[in-house]
Amino acid sequence: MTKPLEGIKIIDFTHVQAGPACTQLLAWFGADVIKVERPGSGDVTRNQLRDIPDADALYFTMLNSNKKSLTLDTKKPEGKEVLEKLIRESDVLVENFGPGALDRMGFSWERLNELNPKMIVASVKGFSDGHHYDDLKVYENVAQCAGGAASTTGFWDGPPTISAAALGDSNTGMHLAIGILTALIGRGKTGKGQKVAVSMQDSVLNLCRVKLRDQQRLERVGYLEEYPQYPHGEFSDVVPRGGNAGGGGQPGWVLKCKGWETDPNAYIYFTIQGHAWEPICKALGKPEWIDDPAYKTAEARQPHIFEIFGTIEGWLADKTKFEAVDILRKFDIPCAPVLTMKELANDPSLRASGTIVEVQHKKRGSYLTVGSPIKFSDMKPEVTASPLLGEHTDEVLTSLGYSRQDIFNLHEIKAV
Ligand code: CAO
Repeated sequence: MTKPLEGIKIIDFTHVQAGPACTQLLAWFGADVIKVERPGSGDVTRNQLRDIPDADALYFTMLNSNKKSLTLDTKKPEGKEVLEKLIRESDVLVENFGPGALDRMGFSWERLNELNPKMIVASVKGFSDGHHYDDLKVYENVAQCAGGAASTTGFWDGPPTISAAALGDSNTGMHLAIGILTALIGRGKTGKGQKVAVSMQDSVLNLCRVKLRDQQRLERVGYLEEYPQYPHGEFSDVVPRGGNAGGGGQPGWVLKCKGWETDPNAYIYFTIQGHAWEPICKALGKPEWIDDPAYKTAEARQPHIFEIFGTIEGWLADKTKFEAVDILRKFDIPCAPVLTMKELANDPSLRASGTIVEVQHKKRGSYLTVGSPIKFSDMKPEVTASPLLGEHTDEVLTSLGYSRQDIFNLHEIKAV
């Protein structure tokens, strides 16, 4: 099956998570992704949090599938020469080095554009160009703090909290992938490459859009009626942390189910969708609530919403999270069990859809990873193992026209 991005050649000058997540996605969809790594060490994640001695860590294997690995010391003149050849025949270069690293290497945007005016140069940085923090190096949690996620996540009586979801890293990589595909379509019209830049702060903020909505509502009316602080608590002049409250017009909360005393994940998320009040009452065996003026409307319920959640928890006390959802789904109530990584890893539906996939790796044996969350009617992205360090060095050099002797020499001087 021909994949849509087949024929698109990408120099993957990325490391850690934000950049690799982007290029992995493009590789799944058919792009020829050549990961350029420092000889001897490679991407730092190959060694981070290893669970098997001498085998690439899962951190690396789960973010670099379907790629080739070329080792290249791009600070040596011979390494620079190889990179220049590769640039001349590639469609995209993706990088997420610290600020200024590519310029210091001698590959500024101007130079890259001169070498290949059709090439798209895509970058992830912590902060956008010109921002007063644009000299900072940034990791995931730094971005979550800078992008507004931390100040709005967690409980009001606790500190700002980091999400386990990679809002700063993988999310930024997904934004960059959209930017690259857009620039590729643009190039089809103009014939010209361009620079695509995404900052981690901006990408986090983009996902915190509704919190900026709330800031403006708060400034106008002084309260936020869907937050647990309403109507009894206090609001300051900034959006507070709302615990597990529903973010939109639907109140919701994480509720205890049977076994919560010993199982930290025996919970469901329960949403009280306004127009579903009648089915909720029926599901809970509380028909008297349907027309009771204290319960009938969302406005009437809000002042005692936690008393309502408490009653629902009473109903949940003899039901597991799975039993509860099986009952509630029949009443069309938006809800879900709080699933653990173990449950997700073994979920037959996720295995069948290709969202959780088992991959064979030369050194590790088999491991699980998250496959493409994007599904297509004409293509099923297949996940193949991440490359060993330098696995494709000779293959790539040969394709660039280097002779066996040239390749030997490059190895001898440790340029590759
Ligand atoms: N050959 C020779 N040198 C190489 C090389 C290669 N193949 N690949 C990288 N290098 C060099 C770079 O040129 C750079 O050298 P100088 O600093 O001397 O110019 C050096 O390696 C280090 O690069 P770095 O600044 O990117 O690495 P770091 O470990 O110090 O910082 C990180 C890591 C992630 C904080 C930083 O890259 C960064 O802020 N990136 C942008 C934001 C980002 O993507 N963060 C997400 C990371 S995922 O959590």
